[in-house]
Amino acid sequence: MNADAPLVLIIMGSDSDLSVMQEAAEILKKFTVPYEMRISSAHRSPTRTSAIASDAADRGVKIIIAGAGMAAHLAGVVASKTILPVIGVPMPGGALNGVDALYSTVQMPAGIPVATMAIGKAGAKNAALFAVHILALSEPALSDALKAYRVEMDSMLENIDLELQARQ
Ligand code: RP5
Repeated sequence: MNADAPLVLIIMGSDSDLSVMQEAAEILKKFTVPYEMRISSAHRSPTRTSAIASDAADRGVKIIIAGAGMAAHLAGVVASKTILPVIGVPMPGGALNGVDALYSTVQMPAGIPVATMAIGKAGAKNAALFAVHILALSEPALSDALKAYRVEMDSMLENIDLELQARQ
């Protein structure tokens, strides 16, 4: 997978974010979208973070997913260094359990947008799906795959419903 040039860059502020952000990677794997994962913090490694964001477009990356917790400035800082679309994922945990990261990520001042997803694993999954939706604008095979994914979700839920009815 990672042998191909990455179309999506997943960046996170700490290795403590990895178990959540792995959900995004799994979705990209499912849709066979090449990606790479990096750990770099807006606060602890600002110079490296800035370089990763600045170089991404030249390396062929189309979309960046940034996950961070607590005073989560990563998505905003990354967005300030690139014109690629940036999708932010607030991490759960900390004293405020992700609400701090949600506000830090979503409340961007006008001019530098970050598309913010839900806190935690649902947000990480949706960030990757959103990236696939963007790529599907110019890739019909991905568009078909997204339609098939929705049919798959519908069938799964229908089967669960049928099992529930059979137990009543
Ligand atoms: C943020 O601080 C990271 O994204 C992480 O969610 C949070 C805590 O980091 P660790 O102290 O666990 O490394 O920068």
